[in-house]
Amino acid sequence: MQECVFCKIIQGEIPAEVVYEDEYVVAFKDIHPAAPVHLLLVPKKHIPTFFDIEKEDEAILGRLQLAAGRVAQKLGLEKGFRMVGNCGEDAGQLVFHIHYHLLGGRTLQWPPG
Ligand code: IU
Repeated sequence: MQECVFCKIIQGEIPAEVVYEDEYVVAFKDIHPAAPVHLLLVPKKHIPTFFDIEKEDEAILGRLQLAAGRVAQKLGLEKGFRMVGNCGEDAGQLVFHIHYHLLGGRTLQWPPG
């Protein structure tokens, strides 16, 4: 999926500040941080939206959740963090390669806008 910016980051064709990587998942810093810690957790497999997830992707999504806790601990977010996944137009999804925003390092408001 050559036009996808996150695929290009995963393949190292576009630079990003990668803080975690394993067989299934990459986590890198968001270029427009909305909190002191703002990462994007991205599966290496190109899946455009949460609507496109298939049964065979279960393991990948499990690894994303596992990575979230590990990365958050590594970054000292013991007081907590938030994971946000935007899906589609109403949620303001801009990049059509599924990802979770991992936000932390300050008190977060609820509900989000
Ligand atoms: P969204 O969930 O699709 O709305 O958010 C996409 C995010 O990807 C957004 O916060 C951007 O700042 C971020 N991002 C990035 O970190 N690096 C990039 O090259 C591009 C977008 I394009």
